[in-house]
Amino acid sequence: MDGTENNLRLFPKKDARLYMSFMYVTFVSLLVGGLMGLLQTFVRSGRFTLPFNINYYTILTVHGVILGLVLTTFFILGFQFALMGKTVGISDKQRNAGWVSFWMMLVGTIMAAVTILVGEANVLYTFYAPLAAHPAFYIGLALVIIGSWVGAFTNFRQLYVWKKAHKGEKSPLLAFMVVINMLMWVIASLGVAIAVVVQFIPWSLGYTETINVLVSRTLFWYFGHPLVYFWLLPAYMAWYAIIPKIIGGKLFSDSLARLAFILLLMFSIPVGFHHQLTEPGIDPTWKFIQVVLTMMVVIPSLMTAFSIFATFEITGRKKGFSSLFGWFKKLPWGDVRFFAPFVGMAAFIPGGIGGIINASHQMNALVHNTIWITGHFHLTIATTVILTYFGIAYWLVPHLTGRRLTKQLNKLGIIQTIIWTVGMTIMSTAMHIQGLLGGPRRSAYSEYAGGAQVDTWIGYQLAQAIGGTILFIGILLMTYIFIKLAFFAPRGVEEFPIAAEDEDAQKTPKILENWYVWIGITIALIAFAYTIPMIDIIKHSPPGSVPFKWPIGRM
Ligand code: HEM
Ligand SMILES: [Cu+2]
Repeated sequence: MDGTENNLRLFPKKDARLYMSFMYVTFVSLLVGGLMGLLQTFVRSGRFTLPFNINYYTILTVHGVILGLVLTTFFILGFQFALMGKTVGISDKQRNAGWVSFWMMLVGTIMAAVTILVGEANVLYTFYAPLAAHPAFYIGLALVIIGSWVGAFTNFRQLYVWKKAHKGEKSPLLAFMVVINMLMWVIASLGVAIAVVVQFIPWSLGYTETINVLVSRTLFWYFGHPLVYFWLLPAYMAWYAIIPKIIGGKLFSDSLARLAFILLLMFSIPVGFHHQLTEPGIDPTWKFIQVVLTMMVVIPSLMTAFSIFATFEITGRKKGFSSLFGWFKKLPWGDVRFFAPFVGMAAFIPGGIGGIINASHQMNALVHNTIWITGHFHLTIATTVILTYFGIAYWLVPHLTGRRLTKQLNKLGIIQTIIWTVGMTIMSTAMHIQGLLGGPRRSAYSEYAGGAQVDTWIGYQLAQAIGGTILFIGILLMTYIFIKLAFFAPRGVEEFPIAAEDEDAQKTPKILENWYVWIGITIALIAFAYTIPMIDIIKHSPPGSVPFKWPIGRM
């Protein structure tokens, strides 16, 4: 069975409606967040000031929260629900739980967004203490997290029910991957949930006078690094299990894909200190240990790169291209469902190299808190991940709405991808260079009292405004394509492309589905990496801090 029939069968309307709801929030977020990004580059160019006395940190907080936290989480939950629905099915009860998850997250998002927009939460998406926001901001965030847990446990239940009905069978690969990602998410977001509920909410309400700053930041980054893998794994799902189908091939290796995901689960969480390398109060030995654990993620990353290119080559050669690189030319470059994610993969090469630089203690000292970092994550999250999400949306949205990705929309998608690539190359390169020259991130325009070095930045800031403008045009085009696919494209059936295994593939070892083992090792690694330094941090902590509402938090 190669699953083609199932790939072409549309979801029942009531299922599709749930999955689409997540997509609407995603694309509204893209438009709103993107506009803020554009304004940021304008302000930083020095040629533009925000109207109506709007604070730079208000728009920067909107941008970071809406794009980094809201867009991603909604897209991921929607996509993963669709994957689960396709591979293991959804019951009425589970669908209702999906709606509870959606509405909790939406109410939380609206609470946080309104609080930011009225200027009561200029604390950026990392909400570092001792900057203090209005309690509604933190309560909104807590709702988003708890809502996502409802989604996670629904996904766990979906696979569990399927397993019970299919005794002895291995779980569908994509369902397995979704469960890994949600496991990682639940384990990681426990940290930020504790920070928000135990520390920030009582402190912002005035029930506690002070907050332990280092504990709150450590809990944030315990969550913050796996957060980036939470964004990335859905892209990997598409690279491993969807793209092979789009290019007319088969899955490269079911076992390798599962093993890579397990390694990502194990090595994504016990590494948060690599974001705190310049933070005093954390023992350097433990920073070193967490950096070593960070570098372990190179293994599943290279496994992924290897298996993707192997799929490309095998598929090409099966089609009869025998020269060394002939198969490469014959990949379906004109198909946006392939082209957009492919550009994303390519961007991950410089993105990954930059990541190794950031995580290395000595080099981190050079780039820490410079706009280099912003350049780095616009390559990774805002190119690799986002272009893959767009690549998914081109077939997922019409599959959900019962419409077709027409030739013309496909072409617009290709143009969209090229616009994004050009805009991001300009903006991200300029950010990287300006960062090396010492230009700070998270800063409105300033001449810094006429320092000589500051003169070297302005050209790059102008370049960022040019790149940002091109990117925003890309966002407008993407919004247009989304609206077409959701409401106006001709009716029909768009494939839900899931790749099948080769008939003669080796059997997947049972151990790969032994959840006790993998969760056990993950928890052991976290306990190893965090217990002693956490005790250290708490035992030796300086007095806590009262809330700071000025100069930026709330005003
Ligand atoms: C029109 C496209 C975009 C433009 C022009 C843009 C521009 C910018 C700029 C200039 C900054 C840094 C500002 C500063 O540090 O002072 C920034 C920060 C950021 N961007 Fe973007 N961006 C775009 C798209 C995206 C996308 C698609 C994402 C994620 C999906 C994203 C996520 C972020 C995050 C998380 C920050 C960090 C905010 C912070 O430091 O608090 N951006 N963006
Ligand atoms: Cu990290």
